Amino acid sequence: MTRVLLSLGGNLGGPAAVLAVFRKTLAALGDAVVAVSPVYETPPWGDPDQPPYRNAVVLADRPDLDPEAWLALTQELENTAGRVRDPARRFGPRVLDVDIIAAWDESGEAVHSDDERLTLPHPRAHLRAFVLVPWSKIEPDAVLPGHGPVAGLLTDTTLAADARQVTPTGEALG
Ligand code: A4P
Ligand code: MG
Repeated sequence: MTRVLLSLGGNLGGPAAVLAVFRKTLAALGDAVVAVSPVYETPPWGDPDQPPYRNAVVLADRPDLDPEAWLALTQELENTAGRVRDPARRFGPRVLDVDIIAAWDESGEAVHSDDERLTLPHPRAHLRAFVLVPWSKIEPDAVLPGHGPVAGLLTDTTLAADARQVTPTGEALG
C-alpha cells in the first residue's frame, strides 16, 4: 500500500472551471481518497503575472500503486484535464497540476527519492503555504518528512505571512 499526499492546483479557465476539474479528479481517484481538504484561493507563487489559484490537498491510499505508478496516474489525471505544458513558463498558469507532496509505504515509513523524475518529498512543499495550510486542516499533526511538523513550519515568518493569504472559498470537493 502506498499512501500519498497530493496537491491539486489550477488557475486557467476561471474558478468554476478549475473547481469542476478538481471534482472530476477526485471522482477519478474514487475509493483511494482518504481525506480531502477545503478549497482555497491562493496568490500565484513563483510567477506573479497570472490569475489566483485554487488549491486543495488529497490524502489517498492505493494498495496496488508504488510511487512511480502514482506519478503515472497523477500525470494521466493532468492530461485528462487538458493540461498543456509551457516550457518557457516553469511556474506559469495551468488548468490542473497534481504534485505528489509525500508518500509512505505500508508500514508508514516515508519514501525518499532524489530522482529528478520523482523527488520525494516534493522539493518545494516546505516553502508553500498553499500546500501546508490545506494539509494541516485535514491532518493537524501532519509531519512533512525531512522538514518536521507542518504546524511548526507554518510559524516561519514568511510562511505565516503567505498563510494569511490562503483563503478558504467555501467550495466543497468531497
Ligand atoms: N516531478 C518530480 N518530483 C515530483 C513530485 N513529487 N510530484 C517531476 C510530481 N511531479 C514530480 O512537473 C515537472 C516534472 O516534475 C514532472 O515531469 C515530474 O516527473 P510538471 O507537473 O510537468 O510541471 P510543473 O507543475 O510546471 O512543475 P512543478 O515543478 O510541479 O511546478 P510547481 O513547483 O508545482 O509549480 N501558485 C499557487 N498559488 N498554487 C499552485 O498550485 N503551482 C505552481 C506550479 C506554480 N505556482 C503556484 C502553484
Ligand atoms: Mg507539477
